[in-house]
This record gives sequence, C-alpha cells and structure tokens, in this order.
Amino acid sequence: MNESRALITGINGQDGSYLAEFLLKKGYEVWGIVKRNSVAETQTSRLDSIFDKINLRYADLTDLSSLINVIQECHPDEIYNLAAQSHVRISFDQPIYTANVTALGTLNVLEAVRLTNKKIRIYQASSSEMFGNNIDEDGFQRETTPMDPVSPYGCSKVFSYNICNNYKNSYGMYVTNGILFNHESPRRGTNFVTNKVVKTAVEIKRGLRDKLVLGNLSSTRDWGHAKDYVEAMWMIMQQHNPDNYVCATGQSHSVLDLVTYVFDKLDLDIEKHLETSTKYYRPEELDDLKGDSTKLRLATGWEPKYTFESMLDEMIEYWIKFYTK
Ligand code: NAP
Ligand code: G4F
Repeated sequence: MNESRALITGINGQDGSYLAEFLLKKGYEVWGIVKRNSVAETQTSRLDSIFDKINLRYADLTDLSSLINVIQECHPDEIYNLAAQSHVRISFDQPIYTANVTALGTLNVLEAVRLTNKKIRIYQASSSEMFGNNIDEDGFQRETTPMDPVSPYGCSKVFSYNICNNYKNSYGMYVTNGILFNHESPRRGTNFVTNKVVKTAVEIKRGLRDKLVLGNLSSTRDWGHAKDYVEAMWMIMQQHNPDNYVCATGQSHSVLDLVTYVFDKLDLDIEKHLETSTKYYRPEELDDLKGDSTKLRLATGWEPKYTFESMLDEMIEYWIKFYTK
C-alpha cells in the first residue's frame, strides 16, 4: 500500500481533478488547495465524484502564509503546483494579476517548501507557451529549444521554470518541470478553443444557437488528452533525479482542422455557421506548436492513449449527453 501524501494546487482545475483521481487510484492520500470564490457550490464541480475522498483547504498561491499553513497540516511528500491564471488571451487583459499568480505564486510554493521541509518533491506545471515562436529545424520544440515567450502568461511561466531550476540547484531541492503541450478533455474550460468549438457545435446542432465565432484559425497546436498528461506528471515525479521533460503527442493540427473534424462529425456546414472576429485575436500570437517528447518517453515509457480524434470524440459525446439530460 502506497502511503504517500500529495498536495495539489489547482486541484479543482482540469488537470488537478484528473490528477487527484489518478493519485487516489495509486493509493495516495490526496490534499488540495482551493482559493476563495463567491460561488462555492460550482467551484469544485470537477471533483464531485471524489469529493469525500480528498482533503481540501482554502489557500491561495499569492498568500505564502496560507501555503505554509497547509503544508504544516498535511505534511506532503509531493506537491503538484498546477494553480495558475492559465488563459493566454486573458493574460493580456490581466498581466499583473497573471504574473502575481503564475510567476510569483510559484516562488511562494518554493519558499513554503524551503522554509518547512526541503525534502518535499515539487512538480511545476510548465508550458509549451514558454517557447514562443522558436522552432527547431526539424519543426519540433523540445527541452533544448530556446524560450522566447509571446504573452504575459508565457513570460510568467518562464519565470517559474527558471526559479524552479534555481531552487533545485541552489538548495538541492527536488524540483521538476513538466513542459506540457496543450491538453484537453470534456473538463477543459469552455473559453479554450477545443471545448468552445465542441460545445458550440453541439449547441448549433440542437438549434440552440446559429454561429461559432472564433479568432485565428491558422495557428496550430499539439493537442493531447489531459488524462494522459497527468500520468506523465506522476511519472516525472518518480524519477530518481529531478529533471525537465517535454510532454506532447508529436502531432499538430490547425484550429481550422479542429473545427472541420467536429463539424464533419456533427454533419454541420462550416460555411453557414463559422465566423471570425478580431475580438478573439491576441496582441501577439504563438503560431505553431509541435512537441518532441523523446526524453520523457525514454526515461519513463510514457505513451499517450488518446489520439486527436478520440479525444474530440469523447468531448463531442460529453456535450451531446449534457444537452440530452
Ligand atoms: P485550469 O483548468 O485553468 O486550472 C487552474 C487552477 O488554478 C484552478 O483550480 C484555479 O482555481 C486555480 N487557481 C487559479 N488562481 C489561483 C490562486 N491564486 N491560488 C490558488 N489556486 C488558483 O488549468 P489546467 O488546464 O488544469 O492547467 C493546469 C496547469 O498546467 C496550469 O498551471 C496551466 O498553466 C498549466 N498548463 C496547462 C496546459 C493545458 O493545455 N491545459 C498546458 C501546459 C501547462 P479556480 O478555478 O477556483 O479559479
Ligand atoms: O485554446 P487556447 O486558448 O490555448 P493556448 O493559447 O494554446 O493555451 C493553452 O495551452 C498552453 C500550452 O501551450 C497552456 F500553457 C495554456 O495554459 C493553455 O492551456 O488557444 C489555442 C489557439 C490559439 O492560437 C488561439 O489564438 O486557438 C486560437 N483561437 C482561435 N479562436 C482561439 C479562439 N482561442 C480561444 N481561446 N478562443 C477562440 O475563440
């Protein structure tokens, strides 16, 4: 029986909820922090099926004392730092807030561990957004690709990535970075492009609305499934030495490919229902992402189980069921 204890920041987010389920199955005692929200009933809806099996505490990444309090109460072996203001477009509207949470929040987690128990392992949710528009000659991004972020979110994640490496080297702490490419699921926020497309397409199919309005259709992303990616997070944390790993499928598709697949599945006419608006453009766009996760695959044996198509099929099925209730 595994008697390890894990603390997840961002436990009520897409990844946090899948990771909590995954760790419970592995026998972990699972703790998580939730930041205060005025609508408490819906805030933890992604955790409904495991609510009685986990330990939740109020804390906030921007409040060092709250993080120290939780660590002193739960004595975790592993901390998965998934909390962030994670929306790239919104990071242009709220750059300072994004930096406070997504950059300085990580430093608070590192300091909380340094001041309480330096043996606690830390996983940092780093992102392919850190690479910006740098692409290696073979068309991929990997651990050695230079980082040149193009959003306040990406800049904040680069700070977190660097300060994690700095704490590992300066204090001998076990700090890892998973550099994850886009990953989606039915639990994805509906203002990210995959779930926005799928949810809106199902609504059009049911006659609830007529148009899907998007921004840039030509950018490409390497989209995987969040369930596969939380397994990678755990595998990265079980390595003997802390290191940084890219996690990606190695396949990329454009936003238009995504819309085409979903509309074809639902037998909808793109010409009739798709519109674009500059409202959804970013001041600076990250054009193309495609990750090479050879290092992760060789070190851990990680392989994704979902394809782009099977991931979207699951999301389509979810929204069809949702509107059939
Ligand atoms: P998500 O669904 O947006 O979840 C973010 C979580 O952080 C939520 O639980 C949110 O709580 C919490 N949070 C936000 N501000 C906080 C604060 N000040 N204190 C404590 N908690 C706070 O994001 P996700 O898709 O699960 O991603 C998880 C992590 O991986 C994020 O750090 C993200 O930047 C990173 N990442 C994601 C992807 C991806 O494609 N999904 C790729 C690379 C990296 P509320 O919901 O209550 O606000
Ligand atoms: O779904 P998105 O908002 O994801 P984005 O910006 O790639 O960020 C996600 O992945 C990162 C990993 O690379 C994470 F670190 C980050 O936390 C987040 O999870 O946008 C994907 C693409 C962009 O090129 C965007 O311009 O879709 C394009 N897009 C076109 N129309 C749209 C829309 N994006 C959104 N959100 N909404 C639109 O209407």
